[in-house]
Amino acid sequence: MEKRVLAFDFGASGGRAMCGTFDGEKISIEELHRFSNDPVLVNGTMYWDVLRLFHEIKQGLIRAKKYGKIESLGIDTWGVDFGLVDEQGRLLENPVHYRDVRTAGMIEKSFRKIDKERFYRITGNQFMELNTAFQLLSLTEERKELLERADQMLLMPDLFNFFLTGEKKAEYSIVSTTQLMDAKEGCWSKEVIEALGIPEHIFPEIIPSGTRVGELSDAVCQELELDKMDVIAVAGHDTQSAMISVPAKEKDFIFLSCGTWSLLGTELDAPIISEKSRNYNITNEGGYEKKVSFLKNIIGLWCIQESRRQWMREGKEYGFGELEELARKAQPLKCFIDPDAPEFTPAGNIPRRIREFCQRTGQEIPETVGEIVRCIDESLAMKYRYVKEEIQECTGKTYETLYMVGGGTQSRLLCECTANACGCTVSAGPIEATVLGNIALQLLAQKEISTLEEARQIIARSQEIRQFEPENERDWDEAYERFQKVIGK
Ligand code: LRH
Repeated sequence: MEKRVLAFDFGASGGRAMCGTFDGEKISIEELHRFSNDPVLVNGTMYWDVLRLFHEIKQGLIRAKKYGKIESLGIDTWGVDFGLVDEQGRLLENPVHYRDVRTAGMIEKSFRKIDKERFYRITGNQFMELNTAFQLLSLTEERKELLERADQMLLMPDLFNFFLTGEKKAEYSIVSTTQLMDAKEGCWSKEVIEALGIPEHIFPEIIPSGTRVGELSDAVCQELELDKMDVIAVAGHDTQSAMISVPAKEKDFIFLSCGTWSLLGTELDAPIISEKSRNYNITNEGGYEKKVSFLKNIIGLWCIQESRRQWMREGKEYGFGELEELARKAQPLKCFIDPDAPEFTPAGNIPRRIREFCQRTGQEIPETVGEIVRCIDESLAMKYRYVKEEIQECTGKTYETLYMVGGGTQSRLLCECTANACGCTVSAGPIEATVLGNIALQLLAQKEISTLEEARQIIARSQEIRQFEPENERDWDEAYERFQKVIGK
C-alpha cells in the first residue's frame, strides 16, 4: 500500500509544498506548490512575512486534496529565527530576519554577561551574530516590553506547527541552532538564559525530532474543508532534515549541505566541545535520534543568489545555468574571496564588494559576470577544503568521500571545483535532500520505515547521485596557498 505525506520546506528565499509517496521501496516526490519568501524591510527592520507564508501552507494543503488520504505533514525551515506569542497565542510581532542589523555587536556584549569559553562549553555552538541567543539579547536591551508580554518563543517550524495545531512545542533540532541549548544534556540551558537576562518561561518544552506534535486544528480543517491530519515535528531545522538524506554507508563521513548556506561537517554520537573546536568556531547541532552534526556554517550560494539579484536591479537578468556557462568561460583560479568575510553577509551589491575585496588583498580584480561567479564558486570550494581540514583535525579522522547534498549539487561547476580543491571524491545528490529527509522522518514516525540507515538507503535509491573525481590537483594545491593568504591564515 502506498503511503502519502506532505512536506513543507521553507528556505530563506522560497518555499515549497511537496507530496511524498512511499511504495515500500522508494520515495517519489511531486511539487504541489512553490512560492517565494520575500523579506520585507519596514522602517529599518527586516521582517519575515510570516502570515503570507502561513497562507502558502494553506494553499499547499488545498492542492494536496486531490490525493485523498494524506497520512501527515511536516515542516522544516532555516534555523535561528522565531516569533513571540502571548498567552492567548497571538503573535506579538512579525518574526525578524536573521540578517537584520539588530544583532550587531551583541556577541561582544554577551561576553560581558557570560564567559566566552563557558558559553561555548555549554552550548557547543559556533558564535554567529544571527543566532537566536543574540537576537533575544538585543530584545532585552531594546525591546524589553515585548519580552515582558511574551508567553512563549516559538522557532519558525514550531510557530507554523502551532498555527496548525495549537500546540506550543520546541523541536530538538531547531532548538540546537539557538545557542541556548545545553549540547550535552539536550535541554534549554538555564545558566546561559539567566546570564543573558532572557525570561526563562518563554522557552517551550523540547520534543525529539520525528515526533507527533498534534493534529490539524478544527479551525484549520473547517476553513480549508480538510480531514484531520497528523502534524509531525520532523527535523524542523532544514539542515537536519537534509542530513537524513546523506547517502553514506560508512559510519564516519563528511557531508556538505549546499544551498543558500553551506554546512560542512560530520555526524557524531556525542558533541565535540574542545579548545580546538572553539578556536575553529565549529558548531554542534542536534538531529534525529540525538545525532550530532559537528559542522561549520559557511556563507554558501548566497553570494551568487544575491549577485544575481544585483544584476537584476541593474536590468540584466541571468538564469543560474547561464551564470554557470559564463563562469566556465572565465579564467580559472584568478582571484579569491573569503566567503565568510563580514561584508558578504548583508544583502546588497555583492559584485562590488567582491571587487573591493580583491583590490584590498592585492589580487587581480574580477570584472565580468563570469569572472565574479567563478571567483565565488572557486572560493567556496577552497573554503570547503579549509573547513574539512579543521574538522579532520578535531575528530582525528580523514574522510575519502565528501557527500554533497541539496540544491547546490545542481551546479556541476561547484561540484567539480569542490572535488579539485578538496582532492577527494565528491558524491553529489540528492538534490532534494531536505524534502526527502522531511518525508522520511514522517515515515519513521509512522513506523513505515524502521531505522535511519534504512531511510538513508531508501533515499539513495530514490534520486540520482553523481560522482566527481579531482583533477588538476597540482594547480589547485598551489592556488590553495594563495587562498590561505587571502583569508589571512
Ligand atoms: C540553512 C540554515 C543554517 C543556518 C541558517 C540561518 O538554511 O538553517 O543551518 O541556521 O539557515
